[in-house]
Order: sequence, then structure tokens, then C-alpha cells
Amino acid sequence: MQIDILTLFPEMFSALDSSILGRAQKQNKVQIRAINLRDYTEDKHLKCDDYPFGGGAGMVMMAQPIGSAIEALDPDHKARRIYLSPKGQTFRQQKVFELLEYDHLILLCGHYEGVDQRAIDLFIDEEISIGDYVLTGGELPAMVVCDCVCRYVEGVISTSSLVQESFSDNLLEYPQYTRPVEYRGLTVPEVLRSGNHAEIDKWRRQQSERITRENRPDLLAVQEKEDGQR
Ligand code: 4G1
Repeated sequence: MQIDILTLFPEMFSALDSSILGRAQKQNKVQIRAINLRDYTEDKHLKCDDYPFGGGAGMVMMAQPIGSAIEALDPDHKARRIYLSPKGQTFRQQKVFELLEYDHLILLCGHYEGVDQRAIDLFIDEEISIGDYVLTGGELPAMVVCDCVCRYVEGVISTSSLVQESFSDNLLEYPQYTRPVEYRGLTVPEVLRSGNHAEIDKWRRQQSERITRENRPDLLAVQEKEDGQR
């Protein structure tokens, strides 16, 4: 999986050099590149943004550096070209599996008031939003998409961790405990120390259902909808 991220702030993506994604990159299982849009500007002062036509606050990212970068990185349009944007469909786990069908993703990060609409019309396949709140840029959303996709790439994390998830899809996780057995008067539930794996599985399933019902009843509704589609 190759992921090219187009941004005015490539330094932000050093966060992906740590932990699991850092290891996956070193092992060459994923190639994540943060590409500076400034490297593609044809403006002699390296300008990549300008004032909005029609007036209003802030700046708009110019179409030219975006178009030139995308054409250079993906001349045959084999990549899925995604703009992280509040106007996109909300990112869900199902989308992760769709994106895994591509070998190459290009993620465009907006800044300021966003990008010239012509860059979207000409060069973008799809807009994705990570949720409904105001951000300073699309960089954190791009990192979210990277993280979600890369963990499913062969060899990035153990398959047993992934299998565990798919069993309980659309359910939240059961509570976890580690040593010691007692901490500040709270003890680990007896069943988890019983060694009875049928009882442990049953307890965990019940806890997952209870937590999902209490905290995220909307997830159960999503599950019923997806079941209906199968
Ligand atoms: C109007 C949120 C504007 C934000 C309404 C989720 C948010 C990219 C995302 C904004 C962004 C709402 C995202 C807003 C995002 C241009 C630069 C757009 C940053 C920008 C609800 C600012 N998922 N936001 N505008 O946040 O890029 O992907």
C-alpha cells in the first residue's frame, strides 16, 4: 500500500514514523509519503494560496499546485484520489475495506478556507470527512485514514487481533484487566481468572452488548441496517 499525502505542512506527518505505522514503514509493508504542495507551485514566490473570489475571510488553496502534484504522482489515474473535507461522507469502518482494494491512495489535506473547487472537480474521486467538528486542516483526518487502512495491510498487525474485531463487529470492546488482581480496592472479575473459556467468552459478549447499548445505541442500529443488507 502506497499512500501519498498532499499538504502544506508535511512536518506534521512525522507522527506516523512512531509505533505500529513506523514499524510497518521500516519493514516496507506500507509506503507513506508526505508531499509538500509547495514543491509543485509554478508561482515564483512559491505561493500556494490566494484570496477568495467574491470576497470573505481567509485564503483558498490554489488549484495549480494540487493538479500538478496529482498528475506527477498518478499520471495514469490508478490511485484513489481523496480530499479530506467536512463535505464528505462520514468515515466508517466499511470505507476502510473499500480503500484497501487500491494499491495507491492520494490524500489531499485542505487548510485555511479549503481548496479551489476546480481542483476537486478535476482531480478528486471522493471526499471523506472524519466527523462533524471544525478543524484547522485536513492533516489529522489524513492521519486517521492512514492509520485505519495501514493496520489491515498484510503483516502490519497480527491477524489474531483483526479476527477478534470482526467477531464483534459494531460492538464496543469488553473491559480489559491486567495484573495486579487488586488495585485500590477494585478486583479483577472472578470469571476472568476462572480459566473457563466458555464462561469468559459469554461474559465478554454480555459486557460488549451492555456497553454498546449504554454508550452507543446508534451502533446497534447501524448493525441492524447492515444485517438487513446481507
Ligand atoms: C464547516 C472536519 C467547516 C473538518 C463545517 C472533519 C467543519 C477533513 C475535515 C468545517 C475537516 C464543519 C474533517 C471545518 C477540515 C478546510 C481546512 C476545511 C480545514 C477545514 C463541520 C476547516 N474530515 N476542515 N473547516 O472544519 O478539513 O476531513
